[in-house]
Amino acid sequence: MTAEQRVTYCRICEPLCGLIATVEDGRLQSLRPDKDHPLSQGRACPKGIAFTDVQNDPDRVLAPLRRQPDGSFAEVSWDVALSDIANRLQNVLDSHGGGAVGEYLGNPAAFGYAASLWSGLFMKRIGAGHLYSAGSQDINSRYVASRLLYGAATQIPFPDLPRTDFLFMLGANPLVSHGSALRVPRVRDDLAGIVKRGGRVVVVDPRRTETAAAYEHLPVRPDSDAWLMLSLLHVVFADGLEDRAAIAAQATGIATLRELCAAFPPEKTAARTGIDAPTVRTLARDFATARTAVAYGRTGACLGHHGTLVSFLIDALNVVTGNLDRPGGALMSHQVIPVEDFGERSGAFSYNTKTSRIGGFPDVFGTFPAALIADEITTTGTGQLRALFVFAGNPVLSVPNSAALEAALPRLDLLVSLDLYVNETNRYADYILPGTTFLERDDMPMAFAGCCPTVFLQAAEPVVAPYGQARPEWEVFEELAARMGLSLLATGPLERLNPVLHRLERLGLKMTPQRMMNMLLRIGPYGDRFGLRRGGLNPGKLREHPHGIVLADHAPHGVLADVVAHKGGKVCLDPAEIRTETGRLGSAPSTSAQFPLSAIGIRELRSQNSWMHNSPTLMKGNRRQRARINPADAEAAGVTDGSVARVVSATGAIELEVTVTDEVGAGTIAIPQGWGHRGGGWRLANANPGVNVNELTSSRPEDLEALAGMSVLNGVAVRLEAVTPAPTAGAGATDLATT
Ligand SMILES: Nc1nc2c(c(=O)[nH]1)N[C@H]1C(S)=C(S)[C@@H](COP(=O)(O)OP(=O)(O)OC[C@H]3O[C@@H](n4cnc5c(=O)[nH]c(N)nc54)[C@H](O)[C@@H]3O)O[C@H]1N2
Ligand SMILES: Nc1nc2c(c(=O)[nH]1)N[C@H]1C(S)=C(S)[C@@H](COP(=O)(O)OP(=O)(O)OC[C@H]3O[C@@H](n4cnc5c(=O)[nH]c(N)nc54)[C@H](O)[C@@H]3O)O[C@H]1N2
Ligand code: SF4
Ligand SMILES: [Mo]
Repeated sequence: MTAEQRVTYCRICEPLCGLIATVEDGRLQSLRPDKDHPLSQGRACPKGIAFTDVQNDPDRVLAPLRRQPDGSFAEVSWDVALSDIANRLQNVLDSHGGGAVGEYLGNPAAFGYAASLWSGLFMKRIGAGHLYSAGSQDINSRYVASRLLYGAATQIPFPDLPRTDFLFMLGANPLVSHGSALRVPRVRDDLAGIVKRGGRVVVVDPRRTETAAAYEHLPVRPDSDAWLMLSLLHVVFADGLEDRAAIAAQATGIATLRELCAAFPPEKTAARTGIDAPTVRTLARDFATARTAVAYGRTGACLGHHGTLVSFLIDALNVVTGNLDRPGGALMSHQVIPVEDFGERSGAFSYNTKTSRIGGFPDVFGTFPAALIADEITTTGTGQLRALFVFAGNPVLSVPNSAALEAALPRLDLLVSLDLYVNETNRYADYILPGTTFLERDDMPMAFAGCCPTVFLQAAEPVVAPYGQARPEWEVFEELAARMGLSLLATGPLERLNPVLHRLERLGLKMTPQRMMNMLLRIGPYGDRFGLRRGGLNPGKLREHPHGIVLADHAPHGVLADVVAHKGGKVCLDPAEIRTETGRLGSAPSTSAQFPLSAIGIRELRSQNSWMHNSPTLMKGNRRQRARINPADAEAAGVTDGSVARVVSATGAIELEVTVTDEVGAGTIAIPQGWGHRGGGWRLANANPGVNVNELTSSRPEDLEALAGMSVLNGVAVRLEAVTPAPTAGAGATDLATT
């Protein structure tokens, strides 16, 4: 059979770059960048191309696996697996109610609409009391900031890169991450374009990252961005540089914000941030007087002790300088398929509508901090977590205090995982159900697709049928519901649609995730309204344009009043939560004499969180997980370049090789996350295990960020110790040394 070329797009990370798949006899031969993709234009990164290794991985789980009494896994039929899971889940529900059941949604879940929707409906239907996601280790603080500012949590403003004159970037490394909460497949060109036009890119980061090295780097102490942002705002107000007209038109609460900032002149925050006052003053003036400017933050801004406050202040700076909802500033996210709109209106994107059993944290979209999972499993009483679904996640590596989570998982009555691999988490599962790769399912983008300077939509058909017995994950939830005699439609956000849905069902049109998305597409702002709007989008039109359709060259601006849900359509600059949180900013550093250094993470070009270390292509070249440490700190600890050192926190300790470099300032240690493989089914990953940085991070409720329950993964107080003599057997470092 001759090879066929199929158009698709990558769903590993947020740019969603166009790809062309070569398929022969139902098997993927290779992937290459799609030259005809309007946004990525022939660009893709090493991970996207290497996805062929994942698709064809001999270590992939391709049949349902059931745990045996000796802890090993044996293949079982789907029918046996689903019936037993349904039974056991029903038992838990009968004895303990929905409050004992939960789900953890991992990051890849956000890249497929069908299963996110259907698992959500399923959990809602059974009244699951324990919903968690990768969001509490990633972006929930950003959502909560948006909820406070705009009354709409999913409204995430993003920088208008093609038109801005000044990009002020906090805690993001897009030359490696390729952009997050920002969809720009050619981000390298977009950043270069700013400078070429005579503009500036300023990168605030404790590490001289790839992005920082290419532009103006402002080194900052970890976890001090709140102080920096308050000082920048302080100077804008003190110098009378605020845009009064914009503020009056767009916002309420300016007096309170001004008052909050008054206490933070740059002279007072310099010791905390490590940035001297004149630099802050100049920066504030340059930003405020630039023709257009935009502040943008990502995980480095979200994962400290004050992540929600930092995200809030980033947007506040945009508002106060007249750069929100303006070309060249921050644009409000837009939707082609109005999933978020629908969710906002139905209340699905809730905040603080209930509190966690442990720690009393507010919910974010119905989810609680994943850091609490271990305690929720081990703490007895009503609502104790007994049955957990893990969908496309590896929380043992990604959630703080892994040792506690790993110890707690075997105590569950039922642990079910939907995944591509046996990983560090689901090795404790009762069942591992083989999920589909993104090449095996149809998709339309949701989450973050609207954070794109261009209005664009591409839908993808499956390019290969699921390998082996892999099944689209949404069908698992549909099947479980059927076996438990439940209707998924009678619930939650869909309730209002019930009459329509039931009528359709009587006509033999069963509601599927795809039908639902198509319906939303057609009634959405660019839809054909089922024929009422000529030239509008419908599924047929998307199929005619497999590379995607540019719907507008520039994302809309001047839409604030329409998208802000607060009364009067104005941005709220003085929420009580933010006043309280600012009051919590002590002036003492989060480090101590015992733990004098501050640890931050590193995201690597050829990793994707924890799950692409089994790709031979990406693992080429004797890759090593190495911490970066400043020469002064290395000397003080007696640690030399290339040696193995021990990093100790109040929670745990790891041993790994260090690179001594001035890439990080004194007092900062940077450690790549996503490593620490052991005992899962991914053989190459296990052979190059590295160590798990989340052995160091804390899951204690008092150590989580207060407003969103975010895990604090940056600015972790640690100390460095030399390891002498050679590392002892059994430690991760020994494994590293043999790779
Ligand atoms: N210390 C520290 N920890 C961190 C971070 C940090 O900066 N520092 N970053 C955090 C961030 S930003 C994130 S997003 C989280 C990620 O946290 P997680 O989502 O828990 O972890 P991943 O490593 O992304 O694992 C994803 C799992 O999904 C599986 N998978 C991949 N594609 C599919 C699919 O299509 N279907 C199914 N069913 N499964 C699939 C993979 O095999 C893998 O097992 O980690 C967080 N953890
Ligand atoms: N190659 C690759 N790409 C990825 C991923 C991957 O694992 N590998 N993961 C994907 C995922 S899940 C996500 S969420 C995105 C994230 O996308 P980004 O947030 O752009 O990625 P990071 O590299 O984590 O950038 C965070 C930066 O914050 C800095 N930082 C740490 N602490 C602080 C601090 O206290 N203050 C400030 N100002 N900066 C700080 C770090 O040094 C780092 O450079 O990337 C995605 N893309
Ligand atoms: S940047 Fe992300 S979306 Fe683009 S090819 Fe790489 S992994 Fe895929
Ligand atoms: Mo993430």
